[in-house]
Amino acid sequence: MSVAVLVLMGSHNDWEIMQETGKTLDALGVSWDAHVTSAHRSPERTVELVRKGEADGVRVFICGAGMAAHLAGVVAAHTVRPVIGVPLPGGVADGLDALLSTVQMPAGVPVATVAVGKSGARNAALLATEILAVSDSSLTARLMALRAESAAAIAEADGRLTVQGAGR
Ligand code: RP5
Repeated sequence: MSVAVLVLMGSHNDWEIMQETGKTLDALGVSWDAHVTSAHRSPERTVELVRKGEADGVRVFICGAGMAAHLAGVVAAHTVRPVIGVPLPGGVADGLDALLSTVQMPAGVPVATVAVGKSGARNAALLATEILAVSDSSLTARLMALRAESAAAIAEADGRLTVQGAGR
């Protein structure tokens, strides 16, 4: 099946966070699929998934991994399609290790790295959609609607705030 975004993660344990990527893509109407594959534990399978994804028309890859997080870098080494890396918490530095492993790519093989954890998982979906929206105005409209909803939620939250002595 042809999907626009392929989500890969290094362990089934990563799904609790990476499902936020799927939920956000669903909310934006972007087609996606997800697989567990590891740069270390299943390197050949990882390359096969990238090759098959490219052949099937995947436009953007999103890779979530924790600890020595090399999945996004290995995927980026095998494609010139955009790769977004989501560093995941856990490990000795609770995500800082994965952040540095994901972001510190050598010149020539970029990985667009987002924040550690759930915020990053959501932002990865938004960034992928922004990339797709360059050639799809309906996606631009959906992204702008989501930004408007987000701004309205902040104003609503401010309205619920009760601050003693603020004089308002
Ligand atoms: C990474 O190692 C995975 O992405 C995961 O975040 C971490 C630990 O994997 P498990 O031992 O929980 O399977 O490759």
